[in-house]
Amino acid sequence: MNRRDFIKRSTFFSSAYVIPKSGNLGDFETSNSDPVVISTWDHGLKANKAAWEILAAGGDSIDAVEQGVRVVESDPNIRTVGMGGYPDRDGTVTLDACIMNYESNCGSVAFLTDIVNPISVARKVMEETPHVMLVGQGAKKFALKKGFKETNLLTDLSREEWNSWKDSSKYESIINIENHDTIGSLALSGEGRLAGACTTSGSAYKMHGRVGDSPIIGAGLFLDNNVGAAAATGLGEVVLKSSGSAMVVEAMRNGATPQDACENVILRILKMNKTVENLQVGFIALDKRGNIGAFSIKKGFNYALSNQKEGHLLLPAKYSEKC
Ligand code: SD4
Repeated sequence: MNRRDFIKRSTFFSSAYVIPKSGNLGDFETSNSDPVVISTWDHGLKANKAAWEILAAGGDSIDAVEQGVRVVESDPNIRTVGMGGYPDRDGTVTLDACIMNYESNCGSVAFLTDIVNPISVARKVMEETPHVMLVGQGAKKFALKKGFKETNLLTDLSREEWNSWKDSSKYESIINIENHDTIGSLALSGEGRLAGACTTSGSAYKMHGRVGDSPIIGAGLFLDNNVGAAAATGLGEVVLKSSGSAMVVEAMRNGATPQDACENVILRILKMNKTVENLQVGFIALDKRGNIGAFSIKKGFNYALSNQKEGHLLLPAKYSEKC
């Protein structure tokens, strides 16, 4: 390599590779904090109550988010997550989930069938395999091997509704703002460890095989313990195209508050999409000091907050006035 090439290459690397301002790579800063957990939608309250029991007893945030969202996954009356979730257009309930801890370890499952608690399978992928993500039959085989029970997730109500949908749908997959309510949950433990979990049955009557943003690290969920955490809900295709949760965390890294970070990314999504008529996306964010934020495109998104001072609250998120 001649001198000119060397200078060109080193200039490229010095501008393209930016070491994060806070902390070195692989150096996960923690400091004592007041524990806090936030989770998306009404069902976030149920999740938070279970998560809070763990956090208040001095437990770890990864256990808190896992146990919290499991409550929602296991409830057949919650139609957008786990057991009793809306099926795809072929009548199969397929689940997506991921989990991430303060050391940036993560696990994920997608297009998983017949298992009630995909979040716990995702955690096992994180802790007991060399991989981050397992999908479909492979994920199910792994879950069964780890002792998860095979369970029919299609309730009678879901089957009846799917049957009437088939009569009118012309087999068209519709995605609208009403038929998907993922649970994303972010927690900070008293030891200053962030964790996040995200789990969903995806959009109702989606194409068989469709996977959304929720099991994708960086889209449905992302965290960096030196900065903060974020989770997404809403139309997964749009969140995927914008690497939504990673962008919220990067905005916080660059100095935005969790609220401003959520707003920045929603505004970017609005710029990327000509019409927002049928489009809902929302983010929640939590920084490493316990500050929170939430923002969505359309009115109606809410989230649950639990901490020592305020107990358990259900709060409406701010939303963009552009629609
Ligand atoms: C998906 N993002 O599969 C999920 C659905 C969802 O609130 O978030 N609903 O596209």
